[in-house]
Amino acid sequence: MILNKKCLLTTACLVTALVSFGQNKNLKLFYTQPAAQWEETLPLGNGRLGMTPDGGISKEKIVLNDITLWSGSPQDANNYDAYKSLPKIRQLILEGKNDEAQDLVNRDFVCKGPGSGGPQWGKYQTLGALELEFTYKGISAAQPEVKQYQRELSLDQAVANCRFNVNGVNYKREYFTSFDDDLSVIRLTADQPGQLNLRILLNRPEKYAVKTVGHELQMSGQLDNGTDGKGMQYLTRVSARQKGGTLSADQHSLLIKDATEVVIYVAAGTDFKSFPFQEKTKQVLAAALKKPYELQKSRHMANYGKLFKRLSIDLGEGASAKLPTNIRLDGFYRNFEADPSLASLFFQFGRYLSISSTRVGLLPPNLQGLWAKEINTPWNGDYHLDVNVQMNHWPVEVANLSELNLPLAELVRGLVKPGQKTAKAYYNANGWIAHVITNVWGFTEPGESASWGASNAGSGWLCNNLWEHYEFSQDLKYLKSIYPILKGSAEFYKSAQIKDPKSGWLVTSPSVSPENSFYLPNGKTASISMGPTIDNQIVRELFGNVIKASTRLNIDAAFRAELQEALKSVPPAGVISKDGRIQEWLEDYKETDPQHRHISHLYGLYPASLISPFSTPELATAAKKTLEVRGDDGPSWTIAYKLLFWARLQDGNRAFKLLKEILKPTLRTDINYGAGGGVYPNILSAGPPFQIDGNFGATAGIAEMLLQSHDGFIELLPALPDAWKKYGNVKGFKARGNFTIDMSWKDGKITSYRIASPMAKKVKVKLNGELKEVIAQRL
Ligand code: FUC
Repeated sequence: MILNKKCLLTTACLVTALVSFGQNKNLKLFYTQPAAQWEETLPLGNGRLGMTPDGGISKEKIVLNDITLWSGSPQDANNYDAYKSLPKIRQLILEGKNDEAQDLVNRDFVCKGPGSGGPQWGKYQTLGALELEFTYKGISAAQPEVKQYQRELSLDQAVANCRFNVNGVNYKREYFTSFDDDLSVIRLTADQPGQLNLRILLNRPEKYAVKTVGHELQMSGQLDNGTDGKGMQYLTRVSARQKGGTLSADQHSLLIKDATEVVIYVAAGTDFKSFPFQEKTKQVLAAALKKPYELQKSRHMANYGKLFKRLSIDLGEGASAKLPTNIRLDGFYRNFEADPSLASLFFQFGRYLSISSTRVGLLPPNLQGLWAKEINTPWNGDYHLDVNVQMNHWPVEVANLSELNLPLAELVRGLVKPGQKTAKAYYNANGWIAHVITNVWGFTEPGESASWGASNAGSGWLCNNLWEHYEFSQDLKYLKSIYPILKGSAEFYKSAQIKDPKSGWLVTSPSVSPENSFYLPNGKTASISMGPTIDNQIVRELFGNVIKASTRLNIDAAFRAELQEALKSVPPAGVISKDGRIQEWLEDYKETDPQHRHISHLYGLYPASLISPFSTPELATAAKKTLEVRGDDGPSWTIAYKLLFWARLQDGNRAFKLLKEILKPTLRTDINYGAGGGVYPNILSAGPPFQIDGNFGATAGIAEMLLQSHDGFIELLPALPDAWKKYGNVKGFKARGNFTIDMSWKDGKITSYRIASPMAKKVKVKLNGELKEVIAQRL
């Protein structure tokens, strides 16, 4: 299909009479019970501080978080002799003795020490818990009789609440992590005077001391750094202001008696990057105590709304929208027609989580965003570079939260220096590399086991995220600032590649295809190989992006020429196996787990744009076959990734099927590597356990069903499922080239749309089966 022939140039303004956009209506999670387990609590966050109230009647537990609270410390776990084993490892791989090569990698080519299993490893940990112990006048039972219980989280206000009636008194609690003063706020009210009686406590599973100073409750401690024990320090301060009754303090708690209204303020901080946390928390608390509650709340909502309200989505609303969220989840798989707005709620929840779990100038969301309830957070709650942290950022550009990509760019910037040491130590190579895992302490070495730790893809994959921010924003200043990072990564791959004598291609060696393994002809298994497909795709994409960047910045012509030359020998975006799939490795090995959760060899389909039904139809067909064999289940992030793949393959109904899969309710919390992902009642995604990438991946996937812009043109409704055909409209999506898109559709056809950009410029757009060139309206 040569669509260019169909191109039309429409000079007129594109705005047609837009049908009225459905506002972000009914954007609430809603329940009729307190949370019985943490996975039912409501996540609140202001990009630094998090809290998850459970809405308990007699005892409320509110898990607290600070995104900067990490154990461990910077370490140099490079094996500086590793490069000496490189020729031997490479030789063994070339001889087809990958199992022997793997033994050698395990001996000489992993990090020194226990890596992510050791105490020096940076582990993201909970800050602790705020506990509120209530008594109700005239009620002696520990379980008072409760009527009309409701618990809600409003996504457009970033405020949670619960309400209930005990003994004829109506109680209300309201919670938010303020985007005004940087602290958490909880307001308790009773509709009859003097009915609030409670004790306020703080605790943590370990490394904490609690005391009161006047009417302020404090919890402080120091985490283990893995060397002399003097790791990161933290401090939490709690103050309360009440109307009616009294506030007093004993040694370890605050006591409220006979109040009618109480506002509790929780300030917290750590000494991460020498932040003056003691002084800052004091100031923030003092400022909040002086401010009327309503002012704090309205400023919080206004600041949050600046980001959240950039985009609205309406996919229709059914009768089920009024039901509690857990009941909606129970019904969705079979009766999705009754509840189209669950998908838009889930989409907006992903945006809500992005805004809540990161902020410019701080850290990117980790494996749990910023919500961790324990000391031993699953997988250390760190940053995994073989899909997870990248997936955390996939929705932010298209969903109009572009600046929330910047904390990741800064984390990556911090990996360059340590990554240069690692590149030299292991590959005697130029540039920088990061392998599979990192944390706030800048770890770039391979992981502690060859089977997963030796992937070369981490740093190149991160560069994709950095590049996408430029593609969407067109911010040349930003491009200039990240160019050395991209260039350094390309330098690594360029200098570490070897020539495969069979094909003549330049490939990485040793590496792995993330976490999968294969059978050798001798029946043995191995993970270590040369030139796994993902590495080839990453190198192809990265070299291309560095070439584009240097051209746009008009710098580095010589390096550009080198990359152009090298690209001639980089393997193609995909090789099709005997059975018609995209080959996962350079050799057509049989994988040990055909339904493995990682599907890294489709990196070229998403997030890269090397494979598409438009530009490489044969590879797209092979990608479909790959996905059929992999199946639709797995941990939630896998399901989300498959949703994205099917969206890119423009099969809306199959993508929607994956959306139904990920919205399957579960309460499982065991560590899962196989089938069984879904969402918890609070719609946080379940691997299980809770891992936030599934939320972000699914949010990106829903966007990808409605809008794509990776193939040189903007496509409206590229993968619209039957379930959303009838009607829909969205406002404020973003496309590459810094375009802002609004559109409405009916019966599967676009009825009106608007493409805007900061400057009037030409853009190709495909809609209703037609590709045309139009001029974007000025924003
Ligand atoms: C990767 C995945 C696991 C899990 C972990 C946090 O290693 O293979 O499923 O998501 O990251």
